[in-house]
Amino acid sequence: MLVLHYAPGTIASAVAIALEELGLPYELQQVSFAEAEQTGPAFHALNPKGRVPVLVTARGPLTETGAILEYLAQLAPAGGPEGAALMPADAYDAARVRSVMYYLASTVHVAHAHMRRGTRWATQESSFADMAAKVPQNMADCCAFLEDNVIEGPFVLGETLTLADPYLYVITTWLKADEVDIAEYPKLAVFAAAMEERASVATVRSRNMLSR
Ligand SMILES: N[C@@H](CCC(=O)N[C@@H](CS)C(=O)NCC(=O)O)C(=O)O
Repeated sequence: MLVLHYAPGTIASAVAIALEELGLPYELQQVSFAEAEQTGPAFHALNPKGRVPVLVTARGPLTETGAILEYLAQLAPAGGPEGAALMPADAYDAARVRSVMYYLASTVHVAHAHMRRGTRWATQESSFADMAAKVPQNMADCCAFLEDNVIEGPFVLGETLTLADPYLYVITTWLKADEVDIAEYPKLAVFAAAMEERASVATVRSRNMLSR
């Protein structure tokens, strides 16, 4: 049985949405950030990086959201009960999905983390407020890029759901805390609304795994 180690409101919820979409059986294991469980030896045995998500498989733990999502898509190449395969068979479209996921991982998630995780990049107390102050602008720039260049609508690649969608959706749930008004990005707002209509998102939200 797959076991998803997660904390509420984190990018681990993208993995839960994909598991639901694909109809794959899994169990949840909550990691308490309040108790700094992700910094302890038990969790580090699963992920020495001290981050969620971790997906524990029969062959061992997997980390990094994009890699886990691709693994799930390969486990269910024909898609889930609603038929969405989540990773296109076409090489160009598959690369587009990866391109979005890499951007979300390397740029958008990192921009967001500067709000509360400044200790990763600086040591002086005075630096943290300055980094946090820049988050709304950086996240707004990311939203504008996604709006103008990426989202076909309603989903990232158009009518068909892909791995990029749960990944991007969870990030949209962080925008309010990042002081970005999603209403200023009509395609992004339509995208988030379309995701919220999905049973997968409703299920994950009912478990208090999503912000907003
Ligand atoms: N690149 C990693 C980033 C994972 C990550 O930063 N997760 C955050 C939650 S969204 C975390 O576990 N933070 C714990 C900490 O910083 O102590 C991935 O996509 O899996």
